[in-house]
Amino acid sequence: MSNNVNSTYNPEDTASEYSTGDDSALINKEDLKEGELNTLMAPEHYGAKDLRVLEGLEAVRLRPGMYIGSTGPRGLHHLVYEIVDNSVDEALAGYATHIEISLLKDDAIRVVDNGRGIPVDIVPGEGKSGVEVVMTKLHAGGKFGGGGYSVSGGLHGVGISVVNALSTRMEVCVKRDGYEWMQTYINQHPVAPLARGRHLEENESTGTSVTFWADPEIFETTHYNFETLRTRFQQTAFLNKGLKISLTDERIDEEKSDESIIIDSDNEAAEENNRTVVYQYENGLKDYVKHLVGSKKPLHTDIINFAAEDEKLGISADIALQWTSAYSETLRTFANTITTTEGGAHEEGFKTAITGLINRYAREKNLLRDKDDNLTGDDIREGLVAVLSVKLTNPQFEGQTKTKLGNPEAKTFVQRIITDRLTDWLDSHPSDAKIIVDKGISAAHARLAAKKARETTRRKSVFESAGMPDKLKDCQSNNPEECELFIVEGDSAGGSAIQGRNPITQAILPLRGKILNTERASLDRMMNSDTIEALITAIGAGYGANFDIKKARYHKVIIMADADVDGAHIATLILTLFFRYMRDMIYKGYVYVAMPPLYKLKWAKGNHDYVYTDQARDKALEEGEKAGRKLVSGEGIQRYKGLGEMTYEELWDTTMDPKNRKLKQMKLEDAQAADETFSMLMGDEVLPRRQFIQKNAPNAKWIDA
Ligand code: 0RA
Repeated sequence: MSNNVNSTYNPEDTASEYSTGDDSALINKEDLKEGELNTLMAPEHYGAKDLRVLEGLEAVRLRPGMYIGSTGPRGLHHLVYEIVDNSVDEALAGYATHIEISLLKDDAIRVVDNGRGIPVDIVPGEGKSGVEVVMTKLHAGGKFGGGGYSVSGGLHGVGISVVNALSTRMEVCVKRDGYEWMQTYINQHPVAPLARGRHLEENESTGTSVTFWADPEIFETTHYNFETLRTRFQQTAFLNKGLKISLTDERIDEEKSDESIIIDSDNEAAEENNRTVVYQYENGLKDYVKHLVGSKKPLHTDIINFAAEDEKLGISADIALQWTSAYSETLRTFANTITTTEGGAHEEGFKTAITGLINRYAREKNLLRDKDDNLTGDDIREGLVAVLSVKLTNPQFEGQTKTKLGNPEAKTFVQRIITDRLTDWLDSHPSDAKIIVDKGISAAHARLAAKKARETTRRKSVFESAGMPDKLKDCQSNNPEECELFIVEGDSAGGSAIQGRNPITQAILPLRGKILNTERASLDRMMNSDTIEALITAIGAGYGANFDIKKARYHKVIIMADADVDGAHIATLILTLFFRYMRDMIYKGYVYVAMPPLYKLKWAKGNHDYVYTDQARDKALEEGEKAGRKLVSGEGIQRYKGLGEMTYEELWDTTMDPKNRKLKQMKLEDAQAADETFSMLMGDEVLPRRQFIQKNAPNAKWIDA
């Protein structure tokens, strides 16, 4: 901090608030920038009060999982969401219009918004600035903002202090009350009181900038995945109409930096560049539905969209939907912009309303006769793409993963809105309405025909063996809990996998690598392909509404594909298939992606090493060198271009042996992202597809995190 900076602190109030003392052990003085040390050492800044507050943060460090879920990549990314959610709250409150997120060198993250700024004056009873309270007190985040809807009050609302607790350094800069204010934290401790800096310019906006360095001693990795953040913030932009969110990756090498042209755009096409993306959707959920529809064929031109609010109840709902000719249903629901993957009251209200009103309409118009059964909800929602976003002052999150909305008023509210508004829409669009009802009727016919077919096959299978596909090399065990199905791309890798496997528990299903490139068809059409039929038969639990997880023959299904474009295509296809037709496999955590090594390091003496990333290669080489080891001359570092290059022993050792292999369990978000990527790959837009291919050509980063 420079000398001409005025502190908000009256030294009398704060004597003994900041300092080192015993506590100084927590601050590594080498981490201090020039000028910081002086203030830190000042004896008047020390106190028991400070320590008491920081005990709260110490609790977070002892059990990070309780606050952010995990210390893996997911937990790491949570830190970013935590800060951004606070900025989104400023947008929801009607102040911030722009949020900029940057991934800086050294794995730091900076989040800048143009909201009101965190309060800088002294909080009564705390004797500290608002900034310092927010940074050091658990749950202080939006708590003194008051009123309205908020994101940070929900699932992720642990507060910025949790990010401070899990960082080695944090820098806050606030523009508010006519000045710029800043404060730095090292290992949770402020190095000085909040300092007042320069005057703001005449028209300079207020706002907050937060930069943090996640603690590598807490997190398994401090490397952020651009794609993970990109998907998340695109969704945030869809859900907050008009809000502009930009994400920049500044971690790139110097020589590459001139590639990163910034493309700024407020529509969906072409805004994406390798390193900066900007999202802003003037039509909010309508744009989201358009994005989810992707290459599916809409059955009607308009995306239906309505919003309503009941201020007395403290609830609002925004809904967009469109029917397509697809056979699957895409429904995304949110409460206070938090994704509700387990559904809940708002989703029930939505489904109940649609089922009721479409049946009623169909009977009124004689599209369904008296003798016909009602259409089921699944019949009616076949091909439907919908996004439902509710906001409540007091959201109750329930369920195993706290992603199920509990508030009963959300059901009645959503049900009423849909019933009223969609009935009006059907009445004013009679020909579209007929098409929608007809789609439901043909879904019902297909359902009844499939049921009949199943009954016939079931009778047959009493006499015949359960016909497994020819290509499947099944395992001997009949206990699904220990059985694993490897879905292997390419015949040569398939051959090695069959030779290398443990035949008791491991089954192999080889797939042709080129499915997607050759037939750019919708997944629904591909359901008729032999390959996909073989996979569904092998798993043995049916699909769609008839999927029965209890019948699954394997409790691990492992996608084993090359780290290149074809491999990425295959993995995307298979994950999308599970997402749309066997979603319980994902919920149960039965679906995995194998992570084959990238390199084999052949040492002249001793065992060779397999490494899975470039960083790990460098580290292993460094350690080997330190230990005086030498690589065999010539081909000491072997790079695997594909699974097919491995001998069956190598494949077993590195990718199949449960003792050594690395598997990545697929979560619902991964499958959801695959579904979107799949739609994009099948879509008509060339640019995003080319970008996907470029991005995935050198490696399989997209699978990570
Ligand atoms: C506490 C109170 C108020 C705003 C904030 C915190 C706030 C926090 C963050 C975090 C990132 N950006 C932020 N912007 C604001 C309300 C301020 C007021 O009433 O003026």
